[in-house]
Amino acid sequence: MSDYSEKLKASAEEAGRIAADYLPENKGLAAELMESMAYSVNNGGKRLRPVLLLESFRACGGEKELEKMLVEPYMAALEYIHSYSLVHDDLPEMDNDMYRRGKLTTHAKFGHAQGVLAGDGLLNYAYETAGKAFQNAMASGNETALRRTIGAFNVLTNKAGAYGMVGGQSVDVALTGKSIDAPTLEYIYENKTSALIEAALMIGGILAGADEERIALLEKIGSACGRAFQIKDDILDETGTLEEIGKPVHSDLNNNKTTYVTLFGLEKAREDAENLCLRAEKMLGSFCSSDSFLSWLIAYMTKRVK
Ligand code: GRG
Repeated sequence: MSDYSEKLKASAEEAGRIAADYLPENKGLAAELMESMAYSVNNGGKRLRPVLLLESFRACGGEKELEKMLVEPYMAALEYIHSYSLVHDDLPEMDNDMYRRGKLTTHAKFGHAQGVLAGDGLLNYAYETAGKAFQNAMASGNETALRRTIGAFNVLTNKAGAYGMVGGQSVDVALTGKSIDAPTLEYIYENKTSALIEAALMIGGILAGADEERIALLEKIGSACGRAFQIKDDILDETGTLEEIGKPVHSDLNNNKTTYVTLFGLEKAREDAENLCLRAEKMLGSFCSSDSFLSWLIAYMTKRVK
């Protein structure tokens, strides 16, 4: 398989630029809020979700002229939702982490209240940004583009909310310190982690005009990939160092959390992550070359080292 590391670097930088460009201007009485939102977005994430969204759009044959009109606002919106979730997850009321990506977390830098508000601001601004795709489609008079945007918006709101990421996080928080069985852990991972990865792939497909069968397949690929990604996160929490992963290690242990590693042990965790990755690659292979950037990206995400 080709090595797409350089392409990922360039794509992630471009996705970071897009996310930065759509941010609100840092001025006015609420300038500190804007600054804390920008700090949360512009501090070096891997940008995997917006890159996945764009590559799914391309793999599904999306038209080039729709990239700026529809795809870019959704890339920014998804990265804002991801960023807000990390900001809130780091708060003292949740994981109480002071470092992320090797830098102070948002609440550690701006104070707890401003940390809550930076997350709130980003969540709401994500939907304002996705709304720009509606405005662009309306202004162009392209009804197909408008229909696709509505479908994408439904997926974004659903996967980010109570039936997706927030639901998963809520069960995770409620059961912290309690013993969790395998199906419950599966529910948490499916929603807390996979939901946004599913959203990335599905929104890319919907904006490209893919049919329902393809969208359902993209959801399954996102589910397998997301679960492998989360198991890898558990492994890194156990075996990594602060320098390697940019955040404190043993956070799960210190927060008394059941993880895939505590439930099944390191060896099985590694084996299951690998199998989920293979399953995702196989499903993707039904419509996408095994030597494509998207296939490489899915494999990279599930074998990540940070
Ligand atoms: C607070 C509603 C709410 C949700 C939080 C995302 C999340 C749910 C919690 C963060 C903790 C965690 C382990 C989440 C699992 C997903 C994950 C590994 C997120 C980190 O994603 P990366 O590695 O982050 O893509 P970067 O830093 O690259 O942007």
